[in-house]
Amino acid sequence: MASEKCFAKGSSAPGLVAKGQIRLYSMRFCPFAHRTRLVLHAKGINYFSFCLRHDTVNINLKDKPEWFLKKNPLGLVPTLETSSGQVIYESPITCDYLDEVYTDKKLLPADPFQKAQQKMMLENFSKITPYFYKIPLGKNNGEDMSVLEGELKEKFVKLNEDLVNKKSKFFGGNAITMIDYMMWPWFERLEIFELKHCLDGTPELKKWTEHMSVDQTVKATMFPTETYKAFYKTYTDGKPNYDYGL
Ligand SMILES: N[C@@H](CCC(=O)N[C@@H](CS)C(=O)NCC(=O)O)C(=O)O
Repeated sequence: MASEKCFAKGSSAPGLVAKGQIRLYSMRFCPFAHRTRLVLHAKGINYFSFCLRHDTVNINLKDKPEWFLKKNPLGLVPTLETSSGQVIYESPITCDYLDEVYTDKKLLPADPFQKAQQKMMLENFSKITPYFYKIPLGKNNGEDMSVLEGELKEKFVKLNEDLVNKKSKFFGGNAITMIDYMMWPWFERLEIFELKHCLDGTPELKKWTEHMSVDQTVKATMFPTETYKAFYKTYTDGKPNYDYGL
């Protein structure tokens, strides 16, 4: 496996993507790239597989390599690149792409209505993710975040109701599907964001986090809380150490 250390401005570009493989441009602690890492793992597109493989190139997001900006002018991770040079970005799009191209273990339902339901849930969840940044940032600056925290709890109540109404372990049924992996990265970071108590009034959602945390893919792509804490400290100090722990 190549070094996971990140590539920064001035670095030479990594070699071409090997034929038939796919490359993920990532940042080890990015929750959006975490979505793509979850899907790559769940579908068995891993380093060790003989036929389905991916490699990862980590990017220094404070000091981006020029060659990376040529591939994705937005400079965002996750970004995928195929061996024929096709570039795909925006985390839900990268995940849907992988699910369509690698047809084993489909994560999105085939039924159009169920698929639409997952997209609606994802759209709703995209309005929740900003709370995970705004609240810790405000608290760090000594601001009173109780209103925003109350709003986040309300959002959790709605997610909890959804699970209660569906009477299912996961958001797409009794097995993990795409929507669970799309939401998980932020729940994995709840403790670091000091928001774990927001689950206290939502027992089904809490149970969902427990079911998720024993999934093989979730376990394989997880960082220890201490590592996240140490990384986020460097991040809030304005000097993110993307290679923390390597
Ligand atoms: N909407 C994008 C968001 C991705 C994103 O914001 N990634 C962050 C890292 S966590 C990034 O690349 N930041 C670099 C920048 O903003 O310049 C997605 O879903 O993929």
